[in-house]
Amino acid sequence: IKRIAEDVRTTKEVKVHWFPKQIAELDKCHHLVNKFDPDLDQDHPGFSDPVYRQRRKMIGEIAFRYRQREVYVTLRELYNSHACSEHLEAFQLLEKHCGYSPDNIPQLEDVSRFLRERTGFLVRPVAGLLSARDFLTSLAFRVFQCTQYIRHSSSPMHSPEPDCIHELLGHIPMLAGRTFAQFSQNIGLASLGASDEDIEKLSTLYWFTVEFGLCKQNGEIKAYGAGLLSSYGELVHSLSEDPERRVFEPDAASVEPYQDQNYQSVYFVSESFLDAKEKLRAYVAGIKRPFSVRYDPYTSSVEVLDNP
Ligand code: NLE
Ligand code: FE2
Repeated sequence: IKRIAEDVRTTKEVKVHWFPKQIAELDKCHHLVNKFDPDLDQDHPGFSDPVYRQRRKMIGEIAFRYRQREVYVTLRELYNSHACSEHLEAFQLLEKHCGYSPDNIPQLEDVSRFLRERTGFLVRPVAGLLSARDFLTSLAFRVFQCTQYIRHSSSPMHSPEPDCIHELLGHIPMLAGRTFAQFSQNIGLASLGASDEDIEKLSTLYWFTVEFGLCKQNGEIKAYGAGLLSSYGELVHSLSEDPERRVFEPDAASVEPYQDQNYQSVYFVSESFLDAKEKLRAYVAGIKRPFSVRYDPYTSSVEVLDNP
């Protein structure tokens, strides 16, 4: 027995067959033996019955498309150790009240109703990636624009563009938190009528906070950025040894170069959402605009006030 074991170790040709380590990976166990396939087997009693064969094919395709929601199950497990407490809390509520589950993609309408009760945020459908100015503008009204399509199944762990996984698992739970919701709206309000240059800085700030922010909680670093919470590849990467982590300072974060194709190499860590909100307020006060704005929640409108 010992000899065989050694042989296995030293012979390069011996390859161990891949096998799944997690239930979700059963999606990859989909290879069929065609021996009895009524389309191929002339002896099959149904071979000459086209209606039967058609029906069989349809039923077969449903089985083939069935996927354990690989992304959902993997992320949900990771959240326990990697997500901030606000996200964990809201996620539980979403599973309880909003149809979040491995086998269901919730409707935006239900999600919108849930958020309205918690923070007054509404979600609305959008066809794809919006311009930074338009996207930030809607935040000013506590409106979050959500894509509907889903990432390609060949790359479940990371998508360079937003998709419904990113919106539903990353953004929605965070927008259910009061301080974070206010923080998000404040970036939006600061963007109204801002110069192109300031829009660029604000969207970079947004990038390093709402999308890829980390925060301290009980002496540990956790993820609160939606781009992390919707990508199990990057969620693990962000808290690993690999990337650089810096203290969140809006002046620095707003001009830090970023790329949107792959994992970030730098992340900013906030002390807390309150702290991030305070720092953002100070930063925004330094942006020059000949007017200031105030949001009126009763009429869902923005008042423009001339600066004295
Ligand atoms: N990388 C994120 C994901 O895989 O869900 C999407 C980021 C969108 C800005
Ligand atoms: Fe996003």
